[in-house]
Amino acid sequence: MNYPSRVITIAGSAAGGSAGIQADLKTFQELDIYGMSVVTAIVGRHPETNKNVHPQTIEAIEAQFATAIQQVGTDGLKTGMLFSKEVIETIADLIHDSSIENIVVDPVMVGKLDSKLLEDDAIEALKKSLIPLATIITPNIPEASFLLDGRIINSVEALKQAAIDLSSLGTKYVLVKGGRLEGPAVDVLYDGETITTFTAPRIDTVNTSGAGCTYSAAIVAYLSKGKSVIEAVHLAKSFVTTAIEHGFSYTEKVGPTYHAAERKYGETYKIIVEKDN
Ligand code: PXL
Repeated sequence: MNYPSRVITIAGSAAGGSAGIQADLKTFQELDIYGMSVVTAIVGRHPETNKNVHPQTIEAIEAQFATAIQQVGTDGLKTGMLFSKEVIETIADLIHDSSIENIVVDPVMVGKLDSKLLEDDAIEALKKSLIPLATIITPNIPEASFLLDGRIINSVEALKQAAIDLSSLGTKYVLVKGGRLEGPAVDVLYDGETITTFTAPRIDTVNTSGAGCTYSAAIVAYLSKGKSVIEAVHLAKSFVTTAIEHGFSYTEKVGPTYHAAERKYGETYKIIVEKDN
């Protein structure tokens, strides 16, 4: 029998179901990946205390990782919300001691509803311990800007320069996502030598909660199925663009993307892929 590829996500639980662990596992299921998880923190706002982030202990994090890796093993790993320096260093050690390939680091920092998902003193640990172990990192503009000491990134040219400069942190590939710019949604991939841009039309919607998690989950899914990084980014961008197009509002706030959209509507978005010379 041909077993599905296995992927583990190390991320926060997003109670609303659009982002974090929930988005990752839904995406894995859509792409026929056997999904596993390590929950680093539980995100959910208490109506009275207003407390929103409920971190898990290092012991609980190590226990989840050990269980998944010993019972199943994995073909790929992605990280999302890690929250603290201690968690980042723990995860880096676990990866370092393993032989896991296909590592996607989504440097999650702030949620769309402004929840703080990474402590300030954790950014240096991300740069020093975890990013050098990554196959690919997938920052959006605010995250790229934080990783580059507050640099302003406001054009496609600036996205390209950010991708080039971030690659010096030691990751093999950098994907800087330009969704926050105006005009078409342009993402820039740098492999240490060449820039490739991926362009999708802008979709006029507020229902993009968890889009970044979904995108990076689809990238690790395709890498774990044996696709090259360029192919994985191309297919994942198509997957997330379709999910954004069919996103929906359960309330007036930023709604979720629709993880099942590509399967349900049989659509794949046409993405323009161009290499810079
Ligand atoms: O979308 C970023 C994100 C990632 N992970 C968790 C989240 C969010 C946004 O709220 O809650 C757990």
